[in-house]
Amino acid sequence: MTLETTFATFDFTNPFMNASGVHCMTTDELKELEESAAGAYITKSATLEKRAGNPSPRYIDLPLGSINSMGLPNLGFEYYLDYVLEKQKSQTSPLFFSVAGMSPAENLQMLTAIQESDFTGITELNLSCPNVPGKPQLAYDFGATQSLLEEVFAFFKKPLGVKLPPYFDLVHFDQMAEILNQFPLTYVNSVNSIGNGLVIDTEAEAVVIKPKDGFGGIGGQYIKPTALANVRAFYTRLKPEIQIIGTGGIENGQDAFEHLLCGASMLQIGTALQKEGPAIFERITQELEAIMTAKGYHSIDDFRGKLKSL
Ligand code: RRO
Repeated sequence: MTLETTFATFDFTNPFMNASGVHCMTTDELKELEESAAGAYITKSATLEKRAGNPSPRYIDLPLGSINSMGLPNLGFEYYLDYVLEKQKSQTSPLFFSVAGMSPAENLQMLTAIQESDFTGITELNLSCPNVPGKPQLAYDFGATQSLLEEVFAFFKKPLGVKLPPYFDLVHFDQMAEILNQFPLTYVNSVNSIGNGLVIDTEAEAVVIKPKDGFGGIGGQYIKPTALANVRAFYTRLKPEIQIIGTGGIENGQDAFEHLLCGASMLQIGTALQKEGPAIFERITQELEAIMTAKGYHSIDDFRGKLKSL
């Protein structure tokens, strides 16, 4: 029995990692992920300059998930670049470095710096932050996404993935897949939170988070069916060189198994990691192994992507 996962040109002991944004803003938090049973981990999406983010309360746990409008709080691009460059000296498995520029130009500037640096890991370009007032989720603008990727791949030669928002229409899956298939992407990560949900405290007759009059990204169990649909839709539409990271509603071994069945290669955990802390990685690897044992599978490749139709 092994959970070993080949991703890009790298081997990981298991497919689990944090979703960017959760438990990864500071080097102390990143260290806890490094010491956990996670197969890999990723840094908080960086902007060029340090940002405080939106006013609190800006994250609330809910019975079936979470709502957040963090607003991209982060310690700035240099902080995370310094961290990954130092870490990679002593670490054999590669690091994931997330960037989320406030504009296409800022994305290009950070990716240029990564290209010119000694960074040997994997870069994730976040095209789907729902929470910066006045800034749309870039990957809902198909033309802007195409143009940005053209500019990026004119110079960027290191492993690169994109973090996408959820889509809800089969035509949108077709259109986005057609764009993504034009580029030498390493992976697609589906999905970011479902943007701009609204959660209400009935007794107080009020919203539960302060930014944007209570509108925020929804995560956790609420979004698993949407996440699975996005993983499956891209797995069945993208060229095989583009792998999938499945994110959305993973909190136990069964959720992980379902994402893998849809075709995911790596699995990211956001809300459930926020609730349970890094110990979740030990529990969930054991739960996935138990399911595989019961089904007689020896490795993830025995069932990855093999979801049956009726
Ligand atoms: O920081 C955030 O508000 C945030 C980001 Br950048 C993101 O990509 N997804 C999310 O749910 N929150």
